Amino acid sequence: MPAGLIERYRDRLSLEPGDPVVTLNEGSTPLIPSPALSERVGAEVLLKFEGANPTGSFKDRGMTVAVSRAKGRGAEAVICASTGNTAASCAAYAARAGLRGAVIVPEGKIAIGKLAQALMHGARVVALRGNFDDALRIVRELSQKHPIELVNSVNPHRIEGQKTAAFEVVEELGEAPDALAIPVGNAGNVTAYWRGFQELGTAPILYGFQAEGAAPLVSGQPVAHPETIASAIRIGNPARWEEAMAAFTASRGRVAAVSDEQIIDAYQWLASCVGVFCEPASAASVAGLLAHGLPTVDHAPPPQRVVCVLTGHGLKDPDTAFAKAPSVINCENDLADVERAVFD
Ligand code: AN7
Repeated sequence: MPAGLIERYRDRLSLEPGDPVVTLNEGSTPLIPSPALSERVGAEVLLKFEGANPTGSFKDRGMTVAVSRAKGRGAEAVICASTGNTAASCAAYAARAGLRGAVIVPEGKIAIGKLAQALMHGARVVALRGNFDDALRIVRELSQKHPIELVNSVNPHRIEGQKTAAFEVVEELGEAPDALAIPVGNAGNVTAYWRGFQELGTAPILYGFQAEGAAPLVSGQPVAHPETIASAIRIGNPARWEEAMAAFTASRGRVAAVSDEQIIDAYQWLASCVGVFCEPASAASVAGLLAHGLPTVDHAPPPQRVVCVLTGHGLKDPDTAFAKAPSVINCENDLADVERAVFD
C-alpha cells in the first residue's frame, strides 16, 4: 500500500497524538537522473520532481500536516494567500478533510490550471486587486479576527511537512547530495529542506534562485512591485526571509537571480531535451545552475552531486506553454497531407 507522509514520518512531524490523518498519499516523488543536464553542469544532477504530488506541487507535503493539525484542533475552515499552488493544495486538502477553504490570489496573476483546481475543489476563490504580499498581509489579519486556520508557510506545520522532501532525497541517495538547487519565493521550502537535512545531521550547500524582477533576497530589500513570468515566485517580501538567509549562510551557499529569459530557456529545454515538464518557476533552479555554474566553497572541491528541485508540474500553466512551444500543424484528412505534415 502506498503511504502518505504522515504515515511514513509521523514520529518526526509536529502532529498531536489524536490528530486525524488528512492525506492524498503525497510525497515519494521521483528523483530523476539527467545525463544531459549533468553534462551541461559538469556534475551529476538529479531532478526531484515535485510535480508528481497529488495536486502537482510540493505544497501537498506541507498541506497534509497543516490541514491534519487544523482538523485535529477542531478548525472548520482554512485560508491562504497564494500565487496558485498553495491555493490548489489548500483547496484539495480542505475538500478531503471536509473543511471549508478560502484562497486569496492576485487577480490575473495565477496560472489557469491552479485556478481550475482551487475552484473544482470547492474553495471560495477571491481574486485580489493586489499582489501576493498584499494578500498574505490580509489573510494574516483575517485569521487573527476569525476562527479560520492560516495554512500559508508561516504556519509551522507546513514547514514540518515540507522537510520530508529532504528525508526522501537522503534515503534514496543513501547520503545527502553535495548541493541542492531550489527556486525561492516566500522562502518556506528552502527553510524546510534545510530543517530536514539538519535533522539528519547533513548540510548540503543550498543554492537558491529568485527571478530577477522578484529577487528581494538577492538585493537585500523588499520589492514593492515584483514582476516575472514565473508567477509562482512573484513575491516581493518573503515571510521566511531571515530563516532562509540563515540557511544559505549556514550551508555555505547563496541566493542568486535568474532572468525570465533564462527561466524560459531552461523550462523549454527540460521539457524538450530531458522529458520533464515543470512549471516556469520550477525551472529557475535549473536556469540558475546553467547561468551561474556550480556553487563553490573556499578550499573545497566542487560539488559532485547536485539535486535540483522542480517544485511544480508544467500542466499547471498551459498558457505559458502554448506561448513558448512550437505550433500545432493543421492537416486535411488525407494520407499525403499527413505524410507531408509529419515528414517535411
Ligand atoms: C512552483 O503557492 O508561494 O519559497 O502561494 O509554487 O516556499 O515560497 C508558491 C511558491 C517555488 C516558491 N515553486 O516556494 C504559493 C507560493 C513553485 C511555487 C515556489 C512556489 P517558497
